[in-house]
Amino acid sequence: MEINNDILEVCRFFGIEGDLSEIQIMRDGHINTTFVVFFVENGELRKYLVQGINTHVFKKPDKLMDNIVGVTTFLREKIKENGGDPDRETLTFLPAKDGKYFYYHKDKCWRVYHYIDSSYTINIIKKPSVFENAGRSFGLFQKNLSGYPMESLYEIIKDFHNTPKRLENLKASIAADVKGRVAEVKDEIEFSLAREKEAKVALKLYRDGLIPLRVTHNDTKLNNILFDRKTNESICVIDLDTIMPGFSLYDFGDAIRFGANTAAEDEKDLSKVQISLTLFESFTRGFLSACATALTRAEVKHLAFSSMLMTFECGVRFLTDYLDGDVYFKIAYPDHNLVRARNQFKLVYEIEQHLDEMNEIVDRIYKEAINS
Ligand code: GN1
Ligand code: MG
Repeated sequence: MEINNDILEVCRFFGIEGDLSEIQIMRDGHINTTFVVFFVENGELRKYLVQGINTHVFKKPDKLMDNIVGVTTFLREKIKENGGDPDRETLTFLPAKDGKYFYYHKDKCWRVYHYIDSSYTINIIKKPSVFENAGRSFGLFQKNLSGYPMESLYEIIKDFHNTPKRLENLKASIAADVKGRVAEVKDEIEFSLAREKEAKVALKLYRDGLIPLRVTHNDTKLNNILFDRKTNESICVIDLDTIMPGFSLYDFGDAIRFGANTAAEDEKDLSKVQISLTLFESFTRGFLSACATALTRAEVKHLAFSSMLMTFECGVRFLTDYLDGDVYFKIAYPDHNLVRARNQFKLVYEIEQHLDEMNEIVDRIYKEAINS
């Protein structure tokens, strides 16, 4: 197949020798296209991740890779200082023959990194302890990067988590109605526009000097963590494309959005979409065990709220993409983005119903964390 030849040529340009033995496609992820590629070199099996970068989303691969290589190089040192294994606990990208960390081949942009062996990703949590583990990893990720020079990071996607801006984009898509889909989603539009005030909360806290900018991951889906096959502990935070200055609320809220949903992000049966308070508590415990002392009072106070905010924002993005004709997120069937939007809005509703309980949980766990 032509794609296999392309992948092989890309690998050669990244200096990979040996005989190609297998190529598998990975299906997680709505943006990039990822392959696991196996080579046999001197009798040994070597695995690489070969990834087609979505340049419609990431328009400046050079800046993207500057951010990622800068951050992973910094993390390697931190991991070594803490006695960890940098080859397993962060990603290692390969430079191509021209010294760059990306390579254009037939108009497609590629990058290659080492596959971390004996690891797996999770999409739906069965055991709360797994989510506590994930919380600790994202908390530690933020903590480890607290000394990283934030000003050196390029803003890869402008206004990525600017929720009011996301609502403005939705309004523009409603006005344009390029696919004639507006009439069909009146309820979802009404739901979105009714939450304009909430959408502004995080930015207002920042403008009022109550929450700081930090180096954040910005896409803290559970499946962006690798778990170790032997120990079942989380080992490595992956998908580093959206590392940018942001608010800790983004990383906390987005992780809850995905991981504490009792159903998949695209479950159609909305009665299955609930917020699991048990999972919320587990993640909160893990996250705060790693970074409670570094957070401001206003950050802690808005952690539960951030789950609603990030879920709402994601729903607005799915809805906008549906109206635009599915030009941003990969879809598997025609109304996939609408299904996702409805799912997210159901979760927003559920979080709103349980916000008081969620705030109490944060309060309790926070007190435990700072007193321990
Ligand atoms: C995308 O790449 P992936 O699937 O981890 C998206 C996130 C959304 C998420 C929704 C760069 O993440 O912002 O929250 O889908 N990434 C980008 O599942 O837009
Ligand atoms: Mg991902």
